[in-house]
Amino acid sequence: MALTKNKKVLDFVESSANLAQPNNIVWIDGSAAQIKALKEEAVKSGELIKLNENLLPDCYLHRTKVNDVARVEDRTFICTPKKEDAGPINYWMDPREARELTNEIARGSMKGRTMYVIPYSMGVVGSPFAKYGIEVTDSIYVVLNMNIMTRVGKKVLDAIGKNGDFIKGFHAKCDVDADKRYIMHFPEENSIVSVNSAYGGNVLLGKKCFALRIASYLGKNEGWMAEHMLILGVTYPDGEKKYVAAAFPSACGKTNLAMLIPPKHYLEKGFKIECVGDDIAWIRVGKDGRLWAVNPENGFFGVAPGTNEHSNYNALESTKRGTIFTNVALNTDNMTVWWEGLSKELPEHCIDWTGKPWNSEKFDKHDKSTCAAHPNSRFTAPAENCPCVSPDFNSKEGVPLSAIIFGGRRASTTPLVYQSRDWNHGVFIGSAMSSETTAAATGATGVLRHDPMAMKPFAGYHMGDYFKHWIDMGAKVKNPPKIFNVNWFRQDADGNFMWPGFGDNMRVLEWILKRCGDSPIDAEETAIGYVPKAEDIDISELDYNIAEGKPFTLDSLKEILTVDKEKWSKEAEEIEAYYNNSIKDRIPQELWDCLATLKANCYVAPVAEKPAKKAAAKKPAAKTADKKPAAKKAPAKTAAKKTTAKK
Ligand code: GTP
Ligand code: SPV
Ligand code: MN
Repeated sequence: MALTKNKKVLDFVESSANLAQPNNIVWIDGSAAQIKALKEEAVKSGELIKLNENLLPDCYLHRTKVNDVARVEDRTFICTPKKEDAGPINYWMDPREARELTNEIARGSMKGRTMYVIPYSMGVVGSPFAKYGIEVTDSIYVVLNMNIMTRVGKKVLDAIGKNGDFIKGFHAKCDVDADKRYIMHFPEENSIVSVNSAYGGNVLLGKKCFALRIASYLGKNEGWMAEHMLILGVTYPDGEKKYVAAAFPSACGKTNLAMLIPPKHYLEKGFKIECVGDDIAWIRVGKDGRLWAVNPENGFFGVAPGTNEHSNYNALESTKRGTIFTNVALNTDNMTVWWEGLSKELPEHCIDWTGKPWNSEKFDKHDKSTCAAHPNSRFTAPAENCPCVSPDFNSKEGVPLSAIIFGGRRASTTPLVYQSRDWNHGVFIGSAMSSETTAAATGATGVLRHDPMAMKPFAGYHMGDYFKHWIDMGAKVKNPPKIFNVNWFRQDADGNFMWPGFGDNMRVLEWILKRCGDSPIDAEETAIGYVPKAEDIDISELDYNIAEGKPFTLDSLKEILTVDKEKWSKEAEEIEAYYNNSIKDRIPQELWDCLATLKANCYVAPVAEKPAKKAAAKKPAAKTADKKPAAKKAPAKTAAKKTTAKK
């Protein structure tokens, strides 16, 4: 029975049913009894496997089809009437064509099945920042995941009310045919359509589709931001709290940073990290002239491989009850789960993510085809399970940001941490981000590609306009967060990570926050921005051994803080090519100016001119801008303008 009198909701449900022709329609009211019944039904049909009730109470395993294990970027479309509004790096389809195509695919696809109607909220129901959605789906897996990842049920319909608006989401599994898989976004119609997938980001429509692609479009028009960012709180020994948001591309460390456990001596001093969010931040201008962030989600859809009690104790704890695992391995000795990196010992009897017995003797960690769990296998865990979930998790106003951090997987070039000279330069750093691709999306992994603000797959409009929106947001706030870039993934010649990462990232966070106070700690001004003086990053009690027992010393730190001008000169050329060839137009002048400054700062004099250039090279960062060649599109006049810090 319909749970609302809202005509728009009823019309959407009716038209979806007319298209997909399900046998019956079930409204998800969010009650424990209904969710329990759905789990039982899914276990009966084999869609879920019940795990050991004593060891993993109320936990289930789900396996997807082997052709359906990650987001599909090349089948994800932004359907704006004008192609140029989707921009050059989004896949675009004409909205009418997209509707016709997906209607054709979805027509009659739920015959003999049930269509579930999920009313859900992104954000705390009733909060001024919350936005509501209705997802219809023929997948119980989707219902149960949405019930963890968002706030679901009758209370959402009550909040939408009789006339309220919502985002329409239509999902049909169809035949899970990869050749007919489409994830369509209609930003101007507040609508999403997803067909022929039953995996994560493709089908949990509240997550990437709504809370990033549609929301980024709404944010541009309404003056706020939807970002692919974790949010964490640092509590100091004296009780003071500061908040940070960080954008890293998919599978580049957001969940891990959001829940990190500081090194022992930090804990002993009284430092604490609390998690507000691990994937998405909605950011607004607060009355106090600062930026405030909320996490619109209610759970974690986290990467399983690599998660263990040392690397991410809090994430692992979060998965101990009420969790759905997707594409991990099943340990048949005790009906628990396993994945690469969970433990050193391999399980004796285990079924791999495809449902076949796993041969541990053939296991080679460098060969993904021998893995028991899929590299993009995931857990869907309620945020309330997390031992370090922030008391501000359900705050209606969110938390004020002291810092914004960008970062990616970079084997070389990018130092452990550096700070932008000001907001606009920070936007430039975000716009210029590159990172090696991961298993979170289909396609090759380990390929370096541009991923501005970790939003390449998620910005719902033109990337150039998105950069401009960032610039505009900075101009709106009196006290914008300081902007930083980190790289946990520098590698030595043998391919070993040069920084221990994980909990030890606390050491970098501490420095970052020391740069944000009223009397910031000193830093070195370099060609790319401010880099820490090595002595200012606490490396005490760091027993990390790089390869062959080489201890981590001040020199090791200095090495990963190095800014190599030659490499950065190439990087600048690379950024310029990206701007010119990929984003093409609509790049704000402020970013061209920053590029010109970077090029100028990294200019290495030809040998013959050595004596003349030597003095200039010594000059700090921005000041040298007017003496060196400007970036291609930046008029010399503006390129020469000195970047000044926002007061
Ligand atoms: P999405 O959920 O896809 O958005 O990913 P995410 O950004 O939340 O990434 P996550 O924290 O799940 O980490 C992804 C992978 O990176 C895991 O295999 C981690 O073990 C690894 N990782 C995370 N942090 C670090 C780090 O500091 N150093 C190293 N070397 N690896 C890390
Ligand atoms: C990501 O890929 O960034 C994820 C997983 O967080 S998914 O929800 O599949 O997009
Ligand atoms: Mn993500």
